[in-house]
Amino acid sequence: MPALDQLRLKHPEIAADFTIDQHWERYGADEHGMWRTLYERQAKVLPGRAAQEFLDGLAKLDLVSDRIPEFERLSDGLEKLTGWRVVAVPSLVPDDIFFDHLAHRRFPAGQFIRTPQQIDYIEEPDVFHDVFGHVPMLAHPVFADYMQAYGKGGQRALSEFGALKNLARLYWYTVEFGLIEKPEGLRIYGSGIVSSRTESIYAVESPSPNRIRFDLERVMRTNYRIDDFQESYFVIGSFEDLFQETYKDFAALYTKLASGPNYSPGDVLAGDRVHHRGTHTYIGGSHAA
Ligand code: HBI
Ligand code: FE
Repeated sequence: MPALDQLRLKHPEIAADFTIDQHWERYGADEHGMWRTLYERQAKVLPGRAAQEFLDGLAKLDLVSDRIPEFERLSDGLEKLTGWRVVAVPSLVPDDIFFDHLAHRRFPAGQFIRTPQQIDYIEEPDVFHDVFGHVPMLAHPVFADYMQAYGKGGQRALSEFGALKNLARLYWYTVEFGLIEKPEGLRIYGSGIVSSRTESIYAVESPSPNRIRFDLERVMRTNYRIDDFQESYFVIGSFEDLFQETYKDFAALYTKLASGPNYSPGDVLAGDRVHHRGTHTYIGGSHAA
């Protein structure tokens, strides 16, 4: 992640909290066109796969395919619903800055949009991942509170050795790659999935990955991979359940997690409640630290 003075070369107005001006007027037709291409692809795959809460958020916020959203207007609508605003940042920001924004109900969104060469894979979050992927769920009152609690929890975890790694896994397996069980079947709410066409199909339809009931300690002991489709997804019962299970002081849990096993992304354990056992799992698994 580049340092602040390095980013200042490209974004002279960057603030100490890493926010920049969105400069919406500077997006070109090709950039709005990329948003449209990505939006239209997702509009085809998400019905029947994404959680209704996500689809409702998209509709309530009036996110449309035509153009990259203007953060100020988007934020005015979002703030009325749940008190959150969206602020522009160059891309990834340091952990402490990220947590401070979330703790204050500000979602930092990458200002740039991917190029045609990056259409299916980018290393850093762009405006499509951050706004299309994350912001609809922030229109949901319970999820909105969960995200703020994560930010506050992150601020505390920074001072505790090892805790950040455990907490980042929770974020990864819920906010980024979470599934939810609905009467009609498993549905996606994780932003890393809803912003990817191929993973939107893979996450709910492929026989390959494990789909395992969410358990806080289990998730916090599980490593994740950032360079490929997930080998395991964790399934919540409802956003209320997720919030209840995580809205507590993690101090005792972090102490417990400091010893005992860490699991590999593909492991299936004897105690897991398995919705679906992936075809790519090795029985027993490896217990890498
Ligand atoms: N910055 N912009 C941005 N977006 C993220 O999702 C993000 C970040 N910085 C740190 C971070 N995520 C994670 O390392 C924490 O959730 C642990
Ligand atoms: Fe993300």
